Amino acid sequence: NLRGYKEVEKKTVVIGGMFPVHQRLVDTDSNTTIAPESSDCEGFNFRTFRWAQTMLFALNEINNRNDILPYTELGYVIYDSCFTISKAARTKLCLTTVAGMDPPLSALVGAGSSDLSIATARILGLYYFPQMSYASSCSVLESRFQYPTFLRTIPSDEHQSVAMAKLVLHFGWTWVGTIAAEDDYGKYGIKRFKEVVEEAGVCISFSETLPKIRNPEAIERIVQTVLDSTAKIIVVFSSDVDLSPLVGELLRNNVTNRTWIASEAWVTSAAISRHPNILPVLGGTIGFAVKRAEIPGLQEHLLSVSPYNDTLTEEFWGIVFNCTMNYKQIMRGMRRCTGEEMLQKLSNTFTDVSQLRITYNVYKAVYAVAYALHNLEDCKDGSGPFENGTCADITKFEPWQLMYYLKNLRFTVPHTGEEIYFNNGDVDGFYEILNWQSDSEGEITYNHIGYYNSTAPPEEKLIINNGSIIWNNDVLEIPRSVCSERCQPGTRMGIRQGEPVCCFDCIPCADGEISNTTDARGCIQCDEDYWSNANHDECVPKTIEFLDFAEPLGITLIAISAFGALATIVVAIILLMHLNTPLVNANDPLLSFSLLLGLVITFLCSIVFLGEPQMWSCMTSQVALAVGFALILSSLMGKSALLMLRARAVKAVKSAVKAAKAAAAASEQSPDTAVIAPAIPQKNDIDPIHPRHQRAIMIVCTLIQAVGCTVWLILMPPHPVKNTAAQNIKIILECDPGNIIFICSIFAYDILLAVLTFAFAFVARKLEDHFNEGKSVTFGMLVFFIVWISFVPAYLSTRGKFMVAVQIFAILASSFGLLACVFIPKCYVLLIKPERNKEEMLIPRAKSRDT
Ligand code: TCR
Repeated sequence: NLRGYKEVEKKTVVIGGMFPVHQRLVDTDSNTTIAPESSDCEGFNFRTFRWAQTMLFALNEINNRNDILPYTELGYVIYDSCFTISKAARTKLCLTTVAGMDPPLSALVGAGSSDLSIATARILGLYYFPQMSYASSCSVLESRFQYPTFLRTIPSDEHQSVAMAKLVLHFGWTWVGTIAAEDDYGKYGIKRFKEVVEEAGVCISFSETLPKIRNPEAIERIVQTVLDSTAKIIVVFSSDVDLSPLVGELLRNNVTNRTWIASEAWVTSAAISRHPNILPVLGGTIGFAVKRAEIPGLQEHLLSVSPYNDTLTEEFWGIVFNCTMNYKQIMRGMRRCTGEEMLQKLSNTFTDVSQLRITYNVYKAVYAVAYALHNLEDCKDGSGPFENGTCADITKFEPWQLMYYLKNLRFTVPHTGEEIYFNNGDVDGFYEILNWQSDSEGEITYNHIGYYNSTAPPEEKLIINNGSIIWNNDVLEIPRSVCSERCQPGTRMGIRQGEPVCCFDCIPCADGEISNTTDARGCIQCDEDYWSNANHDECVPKTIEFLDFAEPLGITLIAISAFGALATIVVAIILLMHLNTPLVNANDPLLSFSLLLGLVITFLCSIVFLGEPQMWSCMTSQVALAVGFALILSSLMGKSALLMLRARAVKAVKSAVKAAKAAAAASEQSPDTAVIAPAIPQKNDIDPIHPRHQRAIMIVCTLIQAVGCTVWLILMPPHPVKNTAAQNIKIILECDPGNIIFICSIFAYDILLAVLTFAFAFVARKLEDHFNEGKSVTFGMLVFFIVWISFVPAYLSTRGKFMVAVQIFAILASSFGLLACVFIPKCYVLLIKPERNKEEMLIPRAKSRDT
């Protein structure tokens, strides 16, 4: 411990200082056969030694000034914490015992790292003894409840963690790795960073902890994790001392193409940035640094340290000039220091005053204590702050009295003009943002690229000049660090089980669903009349579908039905021309014409099925079809009813003739027996119904259908509808039957007619007339049934406009079938074999008997 206070007539107040001048404790044998001793420290740190010297410099400056503490001399006691809690705590125990010494120890400037400060602040808090730290930035030290007398000139890491998070978000990185030192600084800093960043949707790829004591395996493991991870951004919250081994290992493994985010403790550390060949590994690093200042006169002070000042300067001298003043070591052959060596000729971290940041904090801390003491001394009795306006006595004040002045302190730092005050023990969060770039000699320089100001309004807190950054990659662009690339429109993010939310798969949207943003969480269902396009990034209107007149299929169908109608009319004309021939008159000709009329109706109504469905077309198409068929079938039924009856009559006549013949034969054999020959049927007998009746059948049956249809049209008319459900990408315009029961019963009626007609015709199929009408009607009806039975599966298995086409085909096919079967034989006889067109003899044998 260094002491420096002159015994002068001025009153003396002593300030304690605690600096981690050495980096670690010497490893001692744990084999405790002798009483364990306080171990020695090793690893002399030039940077922290500069801090300690700065304290001396500041004290000197104050003692030489007449405006601060004119009647009091400041003395100091400096302790080396060796970066170790145990050492710091031990020192603190000493401190408390010396607290009562004379001259009194007024306050402690220190300690360095947070875990040391936490340990000391707890003890000092018990005595209400003021502690002013220059580097302990951990956020837990904010608590005045736990650390009532702790103050600091470095901003709390709360600000730094948030600033780092903002930086990561600023560049859109969503996949970062973190490395923290195994102390309160690292752990709490990274914890807060993670909290902020994760809340904003960033994911942490890995979180590693740097060991405090030498552990090469752990370091290798961390390097492996860094190499394995796809995260290109790595946030390191650690002091340079703890980070150094990792940097060595990174260099050995040549880990490049990463961007490192530095915390305040290593961003300007020569121990890191002066590693040889560091540029490919750590070039482009971005970090946060506290305010920098020029302190005039400090460099001269540093250069003027002499090896004979104290033990620390002696050790320093030996290390710098590689010599010794220790008698024993000289005996062992080490070079002896002359004391005349020139510090000025060297340039090392100790004499480098370009990055006075923590150093400046030390300077401010010393001044803060000095100003508080000054105010205490300056107190006028009667107007003092304490009980009854009393003042504290500078020669024997209580720690809490100085604490009072420190808390209410407000002063301007000499040379820099910065105004300092403590807001509940803390200062405002202000950081410069630095970027590691290389100068012409390939050395790292810290370039100022922006700043973070916690007191600014939210959007102005982080100011970064993107253009001035030089990144550590070949492309010199903002590096990307994402676990999964963004999901393009048309896809959505699909979570991967057990992985962070930033790692996802892009799943294409289903048909009918779209996503029109990148990174969509889900796909949106298109509206009813819309459907997804091929890329699934837009809803497009569904195509409207109906069977149009103009398309080839429509034209073909129109042509066929027109042909059918025409053919029917031609047949009608042929019949008209031969109206009075036996063939035409064999059955009621009027029924033939009504049948032809029905066929014309069905042929033409198929045209109405085409085109965009309208109210009128929906109503007419189905009704015309139903009535047309009713007309056709009831005409045929009228015809076949006659044929059936005629057939039965003929059968009866034949058996009568047979019986007569048998009777005649019998009478010839036995002429004595009187045989009464059965009566032979006459013309009237074989035409048992009058055409009047046939027409009545036709008209009534058709009328029933017509009435049914009218009721349907009035009650629940068919109407056009948009069918969006049947097919995804199309809206099918079709006719809704209005009521399914109506349409079913109407066509069921047609089926009933068809079945009856078929049954009648079937009975008459063997009627041996010239014209074979029974046969041809039977055959026509068979065609009719076959067409409509095969229609059902065909209809059910088609979609959209082709359903209409199938329906029209069935109508046309059945109509053609009937037309052909019923009328081609007739036309054949009328046009080609007119000689057959003569009154036919239904019962020729009966006739021959007459002659
Ligand atoms: N706060 C750290 C220690 C520390 C440090 C440094 C150590 C800071 N800056 C620079 C060495 C060099 C910031 C702590 O532990 O709170």
